[in-house]
Amino acid sequence: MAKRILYLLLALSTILLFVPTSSTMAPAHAANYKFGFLAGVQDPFYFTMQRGAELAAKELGIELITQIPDNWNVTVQTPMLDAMVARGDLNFLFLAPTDKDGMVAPLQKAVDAGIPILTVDTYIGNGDYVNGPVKFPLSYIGSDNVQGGEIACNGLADAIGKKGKVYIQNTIPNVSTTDQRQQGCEEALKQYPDITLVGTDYNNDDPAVAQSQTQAVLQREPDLAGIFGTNVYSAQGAGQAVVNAGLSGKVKVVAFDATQLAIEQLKAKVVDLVIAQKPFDMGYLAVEMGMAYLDGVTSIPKRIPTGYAIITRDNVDQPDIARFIYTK
Ligand code: T6T
Repeated sequence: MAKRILYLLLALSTILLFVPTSSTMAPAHAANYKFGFLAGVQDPFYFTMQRGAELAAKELGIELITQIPDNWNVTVQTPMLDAMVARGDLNFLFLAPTDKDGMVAPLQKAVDAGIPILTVDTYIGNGDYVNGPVKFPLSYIGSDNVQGGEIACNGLADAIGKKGKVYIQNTIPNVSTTDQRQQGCEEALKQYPDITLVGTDYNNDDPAVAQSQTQAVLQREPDLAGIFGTNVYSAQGAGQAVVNAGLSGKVKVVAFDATQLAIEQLKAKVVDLVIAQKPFDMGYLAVEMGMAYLDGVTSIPKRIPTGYAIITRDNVDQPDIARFIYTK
C-alpha cells in the first residue's frame, strides 16, 4: 500500500514538473495579441530582424504578422500598411518606414485607427520623437547611422593610407539610415586633406545598378582608391564591379551590412571592412517594447540605439563576431 502511495506521489510530482506555472507561461492576455511587422525590403538584414521578432513573440505568446515588400518604395509599402491596419485585429505595429517624409501621413492614419506604432531601423521626421516635428511613434530602435558612416569612412581612410580618391555607392535618397551613413562618411573624410570624394551615386537599392554605376566611375577615375557601399546591395554591386575590373585588393571597399556575401567578399579580399548592424536585436526589442506598452509601461525610451560589430579578416571567425553575420 505504502509503495503504491509513493509511486502515486512520484508520478504526481513528475507531472507537476511539466505543468506551466505563472512564471513559465506567456501572460494569458498576450495570448490574444497580434503584432504587425512591416519591413523595408526583402534582404538578409530584415530576414534577421524577423528572426529576432519571432523569438520574442514566441516567448510572449504573441501572434506576429510579418509583411516584407519586394522592393524599397513608399508606393509599395503604403498599401501594405493600409491593408495591415484594415485587418482591424492588430494590437501593435512596428515597421521600417521607407521614406522620412512619405510615410508620415500613412502612419498617422494607422495611429488614428488606434494602433500604437514604433519604428525599427529607419525613422520618420527627423528621428527625434521627443522634440522633433513627428512625435507619435513610441520609439525609434536602430543603429546610430551617422556614427556608422564615420566608422566606415575612417576605416576606408586607413585602408587607403589616408590619401587618394574615394566614392560613395548609396541606395535611395531620403532614407533616414543611408542618408545618415553618407553624412557620417562625409564628416569623417573632412579630417583627411589628402582624400578627395569624387562623387556619390544612388542605385535604387539594385545591386546591378550599383555595379554599372561603379564600373563607370572606375573607368572615369582610373586611380580611384576606395569605395563605401552604404548598405547590402550598394556594397554588393560595388564589390562585383571591382572584381570585374580586376581591381580586387587594389581598390579598397568598405561594406555596410554583414551579409554572408559580404563576408565571402571580405575573405576574398574584395572587401576590406564590414560594418554589422544588429537587426536581430531590433526585431526582438520591438516586440518587447510593444508588449511593455500594452502592459501599461509608460517609460519606453523614445530612442534605442543598437550598436555595431566591426568585422575584419582578423576577427571574422571569432564566435563573438561571427554571431552578427546576417541570416541568408
Ligand atoms: O542597411 C539596411 C538598413 O539598415 C537600411 O535602412 C536599408 O538597407 C538595408 O536593409 C540593407 O539593404
